[in-house]
Amino acid sequence: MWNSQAEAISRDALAELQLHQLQRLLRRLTRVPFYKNALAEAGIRARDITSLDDLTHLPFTRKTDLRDHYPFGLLATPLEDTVRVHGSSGTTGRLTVVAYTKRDLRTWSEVMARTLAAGGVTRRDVVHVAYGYGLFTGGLGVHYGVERIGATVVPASGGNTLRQIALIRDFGATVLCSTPSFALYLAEASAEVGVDLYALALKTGFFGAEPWTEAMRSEIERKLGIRAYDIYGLSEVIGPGVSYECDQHAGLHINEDVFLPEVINPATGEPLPDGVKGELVFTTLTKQALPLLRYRTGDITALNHETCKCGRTTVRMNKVSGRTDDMLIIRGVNVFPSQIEEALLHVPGVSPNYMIIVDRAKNILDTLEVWVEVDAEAFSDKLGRLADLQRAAERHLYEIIGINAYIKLVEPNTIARSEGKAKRVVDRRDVYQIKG
Ligand code: DLL
Repeated sequence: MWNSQAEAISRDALAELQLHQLQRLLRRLTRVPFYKNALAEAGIRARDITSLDDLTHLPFTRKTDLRDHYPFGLLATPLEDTVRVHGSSGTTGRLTVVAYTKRDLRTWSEVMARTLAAGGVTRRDVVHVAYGYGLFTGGLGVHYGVERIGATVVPASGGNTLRQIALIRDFGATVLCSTPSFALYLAEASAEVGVDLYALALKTGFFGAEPWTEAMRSEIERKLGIRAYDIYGLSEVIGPGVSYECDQHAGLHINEDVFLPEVINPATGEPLPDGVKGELVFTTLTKQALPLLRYRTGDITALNHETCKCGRTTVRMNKVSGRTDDMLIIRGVNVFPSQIEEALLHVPGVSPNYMIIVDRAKNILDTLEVWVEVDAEAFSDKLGRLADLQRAAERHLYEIIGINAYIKLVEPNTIARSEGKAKRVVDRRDVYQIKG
């Protein structure tokens, strides 16, 4: 265990610590006008919070609140005290911006170190990080956790699979960190170029940023000859390192001394007991730059407070089994259908009638196809114009969502109209078919 004081703390001591931190957080939040108003509206002052049960009286924070205060409106520290920003997609073109102070970055490295150590990483390991580096939190988040442990980090970032295979082989990587679908893609590409992954030094992998099933875990373990651990997180809360699997592979331990979890009924907001699935909600207990109160993640899971065989006392969450909203995760990138719609609306000649088809070729590589109707005039025009339109739409979509899509232009009135709410998305992958 990286930090047994935090990971195996007694439940009583943990509750005491969490209450103390929650009271401090509420005092800090009054510096943020948004929270000052929300707390005043709810009629709550920091001194009214005398037990953790009082948490349920506090207001929720939603992704739209971050978007509405773009970019820095929810910061609780002056910009000069923040040393890093990251971002992820919001429901429309706008980024969800998150920020960190020096201490926030230390907290992040600490929780990532716990995550990696739970899968056996030590300073003797060589860790190949194939999560994207950049605004996405995956690359840099994992990176600093590796350095904190003192292992050797290879900041490969995403893309260029053949080069990645060569680096893993030449540098003797023992640990792979990537999305689960990239791991399978890597296995396939290695086979094609005749690299035997079993002959390499790889022994462990940490996979997350998108949902994956137990079936995918078995496939990754078999094809790469490694043990595969699930890691979970979201930018708003910190990035990767919010929760992690231990050797038991029996749920993900939440770093509860810094992230206070709840599972609620998404329709009523009522808290749900252990074992009942609902929406996961986090309160960040110690974050300085962007503290969040009862943040609604949109992820569906259930909690389990039973003590784990590994000796950690922290609560576990089941593998994420769905979303409460329509967010798609395509090749590790969060995409909202509303972003696709917005992109299409800016291409003259295409209509707002569209259908999004997400698939997973060979169970590995996500594909995104968008069928969209063009207006009659464009369709009757020369073929060359259609090809131009298709390219323009693909380019525009790439600029907004950051991944390549195939756009298929269809004649007016070919996409089925629904009587109720339009069904715009067909997701053929089985990523959320998780038992329990
Ligand atoms: O995906 C952070 C991360 C990076 C986690 C690397 C793990 C590894 P966002 O881009 O903000 O942050 O996306 C967060 O991705 O709300 C979930 O819906 C989904 N997600 C992340 N990890 C998992 C996982 C990063 N292990 C959103 N299983 C979250 C299922 C996951 N879904």
